[in-house]
Amino acid sequence: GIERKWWHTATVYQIYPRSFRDSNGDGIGDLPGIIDRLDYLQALGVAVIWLSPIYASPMDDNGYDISDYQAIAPEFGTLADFDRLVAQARQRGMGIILDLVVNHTSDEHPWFTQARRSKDNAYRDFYVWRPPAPDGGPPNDLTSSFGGPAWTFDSTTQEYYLHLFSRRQPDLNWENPRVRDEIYRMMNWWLDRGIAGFRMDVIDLIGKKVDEGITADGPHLHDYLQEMNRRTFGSRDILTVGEAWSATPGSALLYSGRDRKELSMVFQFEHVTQGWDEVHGKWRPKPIDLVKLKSVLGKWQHALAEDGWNSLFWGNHDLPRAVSRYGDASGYHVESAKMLATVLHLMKGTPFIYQGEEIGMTNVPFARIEQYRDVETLNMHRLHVEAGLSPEEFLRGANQSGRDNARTPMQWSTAPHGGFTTGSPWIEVNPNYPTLNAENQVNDERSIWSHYRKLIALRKEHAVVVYGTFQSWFDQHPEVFVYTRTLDHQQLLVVANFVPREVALTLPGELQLSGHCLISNYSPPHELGEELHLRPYEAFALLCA
Ligand code: TEU
Ligand code: CA
Repeated sequence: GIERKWWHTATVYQIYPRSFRDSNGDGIGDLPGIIDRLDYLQALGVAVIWLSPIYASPMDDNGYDISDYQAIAPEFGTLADFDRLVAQARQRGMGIILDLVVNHTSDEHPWFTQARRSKDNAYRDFYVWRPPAPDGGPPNDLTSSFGGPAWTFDSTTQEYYLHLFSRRQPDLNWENPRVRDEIYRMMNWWLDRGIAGFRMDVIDLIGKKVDEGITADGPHLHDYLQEMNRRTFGSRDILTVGEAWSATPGSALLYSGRDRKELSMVFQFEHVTQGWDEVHGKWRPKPIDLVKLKSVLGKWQHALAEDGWNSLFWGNHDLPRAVSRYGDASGYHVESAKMLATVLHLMKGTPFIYQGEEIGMTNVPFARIEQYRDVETLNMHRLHVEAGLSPEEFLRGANQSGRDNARTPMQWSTAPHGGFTTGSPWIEVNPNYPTLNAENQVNDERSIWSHYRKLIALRKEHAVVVYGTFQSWFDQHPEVFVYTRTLDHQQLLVVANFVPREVALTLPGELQLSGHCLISNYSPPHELGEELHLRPYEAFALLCA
C-alpha cells in the first residue's frame, strides 16, 4: 500500500495574490490582505495555501517573471509581512506553499542584465543563447506559448536568446550547474523560513534540448528533479506539485512514484486539453463530452492507484472558471457548482481550489480588448487580428478561455468592487458581485461555500475518500458520472448528473445499496431505490458499510 502522507488528507487553496484582497486601497491585492482573510480560509478547512508568485517582478506576466527570488514585490508587501503570514497561517493549522518559477526569470533579473552585456560575461551561460540562422532569422522554429517565435534578437551581442513565454521571460539554462546551485540555494532559503512546499511552474520544461527541438520532458528532466530533491527538500516533510502540461500516466509515475525521490504529485492537464479544438486550441473550446472527460479522469485514477498520487482540479489562474466551463453558470449555478465540487473532491488525490471557486465565481464577460491586462491575451489578440480574424470573434474565444476572465478580484461582499479594494481595482470586478459574494454564503448552510466546507471535512473524516479504490460505472452514459470508492468494508457511491434536465437511471444490482447520504446538492436528498430520477445537475454521495 501507499505510505501515508499528511497531504493525502489536505485540500489546497490557490491564492492569486493580485486579486485576493487589497489592504491599502492601491487596487492590488497584497500579503496583509491575505493575512486578514486567514480566518475565512481556516473556516473553509483548507490545510495548504498555494500563493501564485509574490516575488519582486516587473509584472509582465503578473509575477511569473521574477527579478529577485529573495524579495517580495513591493506592491504585495515585505518579507516581514511574509513571515507574519507563515506564522499566522501555522497558528491556524495551515501551511504556505510558494510558486517556484525557475524555468525562466524576468529580463530584469540581474543574471540576465549581466548575461546580455557580452558573450564572455560570467552570467552568459545562465541563459540560452544561439547565433542567428544563416538568413539572420531565429536559430530554429520554436514558438512561444504566448505567440510568435521563442527567440528574440539581442543587438548588443548579435545573438538570440530563448523564451518559451514572453520575451521578458528569458529561459534559464539548466544544463549549467551554477544555475542549479543558485536555485537550490534560493529554495533552501525559503524552506528555512518555514514554508510547507512548492508548486513548480512549467517544471516539465527545465530539461529542454533546444537544438533538438525538445522543450517538454527532456532527457535530463528527472535527473534534475532528483538532484533538486536531494539538495533541497528531500529531508523535509513538504508538499511539492509540479506543473506538467506534457505529463502522461507514465511520466507521472516518474515524477511522483514512491521510490523516485522527486515530487509529491504533478498537475496533469489531459482532462483540460481533451476539450480543446484541434486547430484553435483553447481559444475555441469544444462542448463538454462527458464520456471523454470521464474516460480521462478514470484513466488517471487507475494509473496512479498503486503508486504515485493525483492532484485534482477543475480550474486555476490559467483556466476558465470551473462552473463556466463544465457547469451552468446561469440556469443552475448553485446546483452545477456543487455537483462539480462533489465529483472532484471525492476522487482519489489532493484537491485544489482556485480562489473564488468555493463561492462559484464565474468567468467575467469582457466586451472590449481594453478590459484585458494579460500578456497572453493581448499578444494573441494582435496576432489573430493581424492574421485576419475579426476582433469580435477573437473576443468570443477570449471570453471562454482568456486567463483574465478567471482572474478578476475575489468577491467578498456587496460593497463597491465586491469589497476587494477601497480604491480602483487593477482589473474590473465581475459585475455579478452584488449577488455572488462570500459574505452571502459563509453563514448559509445551503451555499456553494458550505458545500465545499463539507467536502473538505469529509476527506479528513473518512479514509475511504482518501484511499478507497476508484471504479467508474456507466462509462458510455453521456449525462451521468457514477463512481465508487472502496476501502475494506466501506463503499462510497458518487452519482452526478452533468446536464440541466432530469435523467432516469437504473442502478445495477451491486450498486443498489443502502447507507447514509454524506452530501447532496438537493434538499431533501435523493430517494434511494433501483430507479433513480436525477434532478438537473443533482449529485450525491452515499456511504455504505
Ligand atoms: O503556465 C504554463 C502555461 O503553459 C500556461 O501559460 C498555459 O499553457 C497557457 O495559459 C495556455 O494558453 C505557467 C503559469 O501557470 C502561467 O500563469 C505563466 O504565465 C506561465 O507558466 C509562465 O510562467
Ligand atoms: Ca494593495
